[in-house]
Amino acid sequence: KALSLIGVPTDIGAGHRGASMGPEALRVANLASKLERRGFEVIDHGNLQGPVNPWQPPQDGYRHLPQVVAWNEAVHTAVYTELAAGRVPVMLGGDHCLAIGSISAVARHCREQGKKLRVLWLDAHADFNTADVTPSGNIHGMPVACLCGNGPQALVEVGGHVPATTPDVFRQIGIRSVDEGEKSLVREAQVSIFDMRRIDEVGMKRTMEEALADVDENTHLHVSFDVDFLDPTIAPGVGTTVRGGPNYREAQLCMEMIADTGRVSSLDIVELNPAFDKRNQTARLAVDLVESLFGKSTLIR
Ligand code: DIR
Ligand code: MN
Ligand code: MN
Ligand code: MN
Repeated sequence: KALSLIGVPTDIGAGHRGASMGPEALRVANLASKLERRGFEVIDHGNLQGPVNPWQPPQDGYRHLPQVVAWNEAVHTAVYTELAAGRVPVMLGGDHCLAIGSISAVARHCREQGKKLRVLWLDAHADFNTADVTPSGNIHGMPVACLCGNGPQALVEVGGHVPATTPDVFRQIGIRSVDEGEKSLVREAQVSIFDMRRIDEVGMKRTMEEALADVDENTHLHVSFDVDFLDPTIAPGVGTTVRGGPNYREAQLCMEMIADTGRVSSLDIVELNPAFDKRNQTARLAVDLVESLFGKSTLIR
């Protein structure tokens, strides 16, 4: 199977500058050659292009909405093209607003192919904010809501199918920061959230068994990996650290159990911010975990 790397160098939806450098940091950490060593053909498509970050305050509850729309339309087209060609798109963000483009493309592919979609949302945050409740106006806090039809028209419509998908396809893992107004939204939508308390109580093993339950041969598994999922002591290179995330072993087990399904068909790696990193350690950790996600194990391969 061929993997397609799609760089999306922007921080247009984030509250800090620097996630725009994420794609290059992942390349510097040898993402492509390490995945080739796993036996995949890896095609690096280079970087998409889009508007510069004007660094403006929010308007009507959104920062940079027209620019976020433009970037996501480009992502949607690129990701959809790779899926249609039978390849596994790996979107190198960029901030997490870009998941609107990638997951809308994955959902469209699944509709056309009659596949069942499951999205694993690995994140410290639920990313379910709307203009009414957002504390920041940053659209990287809103992609799950937008994908479920709760957001500005132009973003909800990326890909042309409204809503792009529904809350029931998501399993959120590692969550430990949900904003005040966001809490009632995730509750009303009944988003399946395995928060850190749950992981503390039942462990990563049982968490992943539950999150992956009923993944079958007909399931398209999409992993949206926000690097701030990881505990900041091991992954400082992100814009919004939240203490108390999965440690190295828990993160490895999470990735290994996803790999064991054999169903990973698309991936986002987002929110990596080299401006906050030291010696590219967070990018190297992300690459290490992505190797596990694609089947690397201690004793077998
Ligand atoms: C916060 C931060 N919930 C917000 N969100 C994210 O501004 O909406 N940080 N996604 O990575
Ligand atoms: Mn397919
Ligand atoms: Mn996120
Ligand atoms: Mn996050």
